Amino acid sequence: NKLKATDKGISHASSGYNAAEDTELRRKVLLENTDEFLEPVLKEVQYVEIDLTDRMTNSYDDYDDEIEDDVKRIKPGLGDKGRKATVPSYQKAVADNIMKKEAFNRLLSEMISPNRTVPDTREAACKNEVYDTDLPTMSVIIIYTNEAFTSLIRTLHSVINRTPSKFLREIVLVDDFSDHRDLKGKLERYIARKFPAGKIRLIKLSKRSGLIRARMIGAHVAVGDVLLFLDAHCETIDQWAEPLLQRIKEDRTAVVCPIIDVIDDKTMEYYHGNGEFFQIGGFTWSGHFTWINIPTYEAERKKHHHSPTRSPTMAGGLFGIDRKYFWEIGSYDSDMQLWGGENLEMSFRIWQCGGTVEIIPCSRVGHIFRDFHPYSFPNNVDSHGLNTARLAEAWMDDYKELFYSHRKELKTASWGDVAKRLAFRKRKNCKSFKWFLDNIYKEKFQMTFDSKLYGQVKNPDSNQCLDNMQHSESDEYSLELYPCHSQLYPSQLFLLSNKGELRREAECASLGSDDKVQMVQCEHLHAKDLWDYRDGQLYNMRSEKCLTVKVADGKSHTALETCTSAPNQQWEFDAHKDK
Ligand code: UD2
Ligand code: MN
Repeated sequence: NKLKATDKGISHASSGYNAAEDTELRRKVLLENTDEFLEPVLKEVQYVEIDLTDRMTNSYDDYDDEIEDDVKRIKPGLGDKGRKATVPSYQKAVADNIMKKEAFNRLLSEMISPNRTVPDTREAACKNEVYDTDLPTMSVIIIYTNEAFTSLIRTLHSVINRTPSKFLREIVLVDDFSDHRDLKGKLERYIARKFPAGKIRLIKLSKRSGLIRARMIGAHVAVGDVLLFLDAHCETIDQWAEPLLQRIKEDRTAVVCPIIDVIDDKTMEYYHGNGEFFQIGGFTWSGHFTWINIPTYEAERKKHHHSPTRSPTMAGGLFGIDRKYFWEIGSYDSDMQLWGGENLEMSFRIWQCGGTVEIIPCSRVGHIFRDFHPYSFPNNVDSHGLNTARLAEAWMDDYKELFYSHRKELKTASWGDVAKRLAFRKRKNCKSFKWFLDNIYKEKFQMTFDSKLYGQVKNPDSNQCLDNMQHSESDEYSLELYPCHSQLYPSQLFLLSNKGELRREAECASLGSDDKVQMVQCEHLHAKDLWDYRDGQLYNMRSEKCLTVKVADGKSHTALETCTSAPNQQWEFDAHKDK
């Protein structure tokens, strides 16, 4: 009962696909798809394009058996419309174990059809949008290293099923040196069997190159007008591509991202929380991507709620960019390794060099967010840290010091040399990081640049300092004291901003219950919760009281008390503007 190359649904022979024509075009476009940053990559990494038509010969019967076995594992209807699913209870223990290694429920994924449907998560207004019939074509580029087979092919099916064929020029898979058995012969055979001829191309790299270089090679071989990057564990909704292509057609310097829906790592549920609500990209001074709310100035600038929304940064995995513009604007920093940082690098670069980064609310793509990386990091290298040091050096000017204050050890680490990036920046006349902050991310607190006083805030009498006690910048917690120390990470860095907030990067000290001091998100700060530094005291205007050290149970705590001249209300900042 084996599949034969001549079975129905296999379209190689009948599709009218002309391989010779394609080869000619690819050869021509390859010469355009390059820049100074790609050259060294091509010297170090060999790539081969697998001839998938060749995989139609009969010497692959074993793989056909495996593909048939996979099909038998699928439970019809499970997870359809993106509904939440579970494995049968007797398999739960096995599924949980796999999850610990692979960071998502692979066993469940194997039971869900690779062709399942997902819900339309767009806001209602999107359904009335009309898109041009002559949009640019796109090359969807999917890079992967040792990703699970079923989530990878589900990504392929959803793109093929939900993108009008005339806009989908090709899908380019770039295999970053996977060694999982599934991703060798079986994947090739599967593609040849299940997908229209010529739509999916497979590129294999000669060594583990990291996602940045893998994307560059994908972009190098791509022929569509637009490059559309996806991770290898995504699903798209209907009409996901049109709004992205439409926007690039209007403005070739717009770099566009869908709203990222969630595919639950445990239940495979496809969802998006909270109606019309979505967020855009920000960053922390420690060099991490974050989600932030749309500021009022941007909400007012854009025409409709569902219009393209400018975003200071992008998450990095899912975005579209005009193919030629990608090469004009500095592709990627090819000296970045493995994973991390390239998304902020690209965001800062696009904005500083004249483009825009936008979230297109009518485009939706789901992504499995995983708690850890299921693939290895050779030599345990901190690629995110090193890559971020490179982007700080190349794009952040003096503001790089704010990053280094979180990662002191990286200042002298061997992140290489960014001379080529700096030369590119100069040649392109790109703007400063200060321009980016002042114009594109106006609400971003610029730490020491926006403050009158900062550093450790010490009460000399008790030798205690304000301390965030290792809370993250999104927690709410009561402000505590800890013996002053010179720490590697700035848990004792507090600032008195020009506006009068006593704060850290995102959290502000406010009047809490029982005259305690509560750290809250600065966005939600009461307008009167400002502080004045007078005669060594920190005076809170809302309570009209002073920050005080109180000892209870042998420990020091902060509180707000009526101002006196006592030493437990004296504070010193160890750095300020005049020093
Ligand atoms: C996010 C991005 C991801 C990337 C990353 C920062 C989204 C949804 N995802 O992390 O695309 O921008 O931030 O670098 O915005 N891969 C390789 N070679 C490697 C490492 C990874 O090919 O050496 C592949 C991997 O198989 C996957 C893709 O790169 O297909 C992204 O990796 P991830 O899914 O682990 O990253 P994620 O989503 O945590
Ligand atoms: Mn991912």
